Amino acid sequence: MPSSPDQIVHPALPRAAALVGPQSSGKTSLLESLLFVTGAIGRKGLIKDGATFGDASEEARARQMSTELSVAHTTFLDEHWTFLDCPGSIELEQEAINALMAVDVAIVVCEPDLARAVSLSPVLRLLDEYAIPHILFINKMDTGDTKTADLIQTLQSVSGRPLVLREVPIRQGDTITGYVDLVSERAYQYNPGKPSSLIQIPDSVKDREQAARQELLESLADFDDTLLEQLLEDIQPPQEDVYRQLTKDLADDLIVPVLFGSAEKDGGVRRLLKALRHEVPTVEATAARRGAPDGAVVAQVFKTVHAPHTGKQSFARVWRGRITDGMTFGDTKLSGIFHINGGSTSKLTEATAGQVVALGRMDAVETGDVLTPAGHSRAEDWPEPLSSVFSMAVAPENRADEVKMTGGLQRLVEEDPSITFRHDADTGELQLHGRGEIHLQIAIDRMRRKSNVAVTARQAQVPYKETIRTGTKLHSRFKRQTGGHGQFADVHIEVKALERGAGFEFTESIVGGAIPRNYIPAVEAGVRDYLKRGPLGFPVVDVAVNLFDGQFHTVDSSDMAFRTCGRQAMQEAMPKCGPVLLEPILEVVISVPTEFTPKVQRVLSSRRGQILGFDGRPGWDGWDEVKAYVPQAEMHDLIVELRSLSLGLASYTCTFHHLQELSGRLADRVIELRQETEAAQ
Ligand SMILES: Nc1nc2c(ncn2[C@@H]2O[C@H](COP(=O)(O)OP(=O)(O)OP(=O)(O)O)[C@@H](O)[C@H]2O)c(=O)[nH]1
Ligand SMILES: [Mg+2]
Repeated sequence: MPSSPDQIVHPALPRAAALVGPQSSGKTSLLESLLFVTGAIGRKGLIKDGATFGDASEEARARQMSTELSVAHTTFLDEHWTFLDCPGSIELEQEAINALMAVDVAIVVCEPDLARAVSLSPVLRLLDEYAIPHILFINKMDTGDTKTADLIQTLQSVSGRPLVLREVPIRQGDTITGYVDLVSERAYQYNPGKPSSLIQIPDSVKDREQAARQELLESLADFDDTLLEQLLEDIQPPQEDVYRQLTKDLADDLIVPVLFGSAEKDGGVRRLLKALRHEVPTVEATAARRGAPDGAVVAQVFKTVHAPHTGKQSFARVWRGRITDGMTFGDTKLSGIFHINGGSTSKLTEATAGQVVALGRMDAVETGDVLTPAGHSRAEDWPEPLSSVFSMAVAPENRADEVKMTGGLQRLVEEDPSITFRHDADTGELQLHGRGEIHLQIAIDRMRRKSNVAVTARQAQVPYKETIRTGTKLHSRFKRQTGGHGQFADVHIEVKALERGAGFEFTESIVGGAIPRNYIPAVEAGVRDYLKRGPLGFPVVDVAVNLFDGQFHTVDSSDMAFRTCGRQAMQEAMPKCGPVLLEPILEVVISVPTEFTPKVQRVLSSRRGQILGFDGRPGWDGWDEVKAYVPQAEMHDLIVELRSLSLGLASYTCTFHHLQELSGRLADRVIELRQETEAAQ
């Protein structure tokens, strides 16, 4: 096991790296290898055996995929490293986005697969948007035989920054047996389970090595005039200058160094560690890049976890200074500093600059907050939560668990800002919104484990409404004689259809005191009671009701009687007014790589969508934004279809736009279903 960071004397402050990249590219396996070759773990576990250091949670083990961030620590040549292994699933993107805000470098892990290169584009764009230094690690080089040059060319097409190959592979047949470092121009041969050994550069790679080295130097020369002059004059630049330039350009997110290897066979992993050691910016530099405020002690929370026994934990990176247990941030007192390492937690007494720790019971603190002794507040440039693209209606399996479920949901939302929940007044459902079905299923499993509450989930209902096409005048009398004094009310109303979006309007034009003024609000209340469920079974909108005449009785009339009469009048009037179903239409904006735009348009048409047009996505070369009106009833699994046609890349935002009449077979079916569910209740 790695020793506690308390006991390690660091020549340099601890640094942190995030492992990000498409699903299944081998991030958790790479973490395993990084820990193994640095001696933090004695033997390696495999994903398929559920035995890796990362992915310790039940949800991850059960699915053989990362479902949340894993934190792990190790030391390499006496320097402390924290690795944040992020889930690659596009549905769990929020977790990776937040983790990236806390690290000095991102290691983007990808596969040597030309067809999947495009799946890197969301994370690469995010890294460039926030100018986060990143290295590309092409993993699984033990599989396939794609040429490095072809790979780089394809990967370059999705990277906004120039890719700079740092090494070229030495191959024997399909197998990679070593590499040549393009800066030192030294060749190494892989030795399974051991560090690589230095060899002569084989003749077979000399030409490739020279060409690749020239490209590397040319890329660097774009950002340095001295280097450019040397190149033009055919002078070999000193090695230190090349290293210095590489380090500077990486720190400024001007270039993306590319390394390769095999996490499963530990190939290229020591090489990666060396690059990290020499080229990754310090925590001081990262704190400056992230705009950490001045002050002796500054930290930032990038993840919140509710642990069943220890309570709320705020995972934080210490940007500056020393945090000690019991200290206060404004009026929030810290209670416990924890060293999180895979699935285990131990206590610390303090945490210093560079470290990643969990801070205990900071109840008022949220993910994204910057902590200083003066207080805490959300960093201005903290990423907005991703919008929801998938919804489910949830209910506790056991009715008595209603309150427990609400508590569990609140904790879920705090842990994962891309989850929201709300009570839908129209359908009466509690709806959980997130980034996809797997995302919500993982959230529900997590809630069962942590909050001990089982919930069932089903497709959320569409909040249909209804209105009328014509109007009518109607007279209604409510009269009851039961024992003592009776009940009496009499109203004349006129019902009219209003234009779409007008809502509900109640007016009165009573003359001569036909109904005393004090009863009129009761009539309106009765009318409004009725509007909750119209003749088709849905809330009524876009209707005007005018009360224009009536009668009363000095003894038997009451608010109650007029309210009942108002409702009754509507009940009689509405079926005569040509009721019609209204379905909600959303304005949807879909972002997708241009090559998939025609397919997206076809999907929208097949879902009764009305395409409004498409245009280039601002700031996203090679992407389109397709705008359309889509019935909410067609939205439930839209994201599933969009992702399946776009290698998982399409996403959308949507907002309610208008209500639209729905008639014919589709409407009949909706009304029928409504009647069936009402009968079953
Ligand atoms: N052949 C080969 N397979 C690998 C390598 N690295 C990982 N794998 C396999 O790829 C699969 C996915 O590996 P993971 O480490 O879980 O990938 P990941 O990127 O962490 O996946 P998510 O976190 O779910 O996105 C597993 O079956 C691994 O055994 C490698 O270097 N070579
Ligand atoms: Mg993983």
